Amino acid sequence: MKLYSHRQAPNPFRVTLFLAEKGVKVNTAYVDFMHGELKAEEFKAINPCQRLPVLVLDDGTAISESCAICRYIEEMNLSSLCWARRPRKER
Ligand SMILES: N[C@@H](CCC(=O)N[C@@H](CS)C(=O)NCC(=O)O)C(=O)O
Repeated sequence: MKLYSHRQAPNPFRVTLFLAEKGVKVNTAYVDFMHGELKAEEFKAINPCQRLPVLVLDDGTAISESCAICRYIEEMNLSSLCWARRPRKER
């Protein structure tokens, strides 16, 4: 797995915080969008939407929404739960 991220941007930071809470370590590549790296053909092949973060799985699947990435990490690491497993029961 490889996470494409940015050190200050809020959506990548959401994933960084979530990974820290889960205690999951992921190989991370920092992309400098202030200097056009999101528009590079190499990055557009990973995420045509040219946004961060992106999590690329070992099979090449790219997940490009921060909440979807967090959801995936949660589902792959159920030993420490950050989210409830089922909606709150009606009162
Ligand atoms: N809904 C997306 C939003 C992603 C997004 O807008 N990321 C920003 C950084 S916080 C970005 O890549 N901006 C680059 C740009 O606008 O050129 C998510 O939650 O991941």
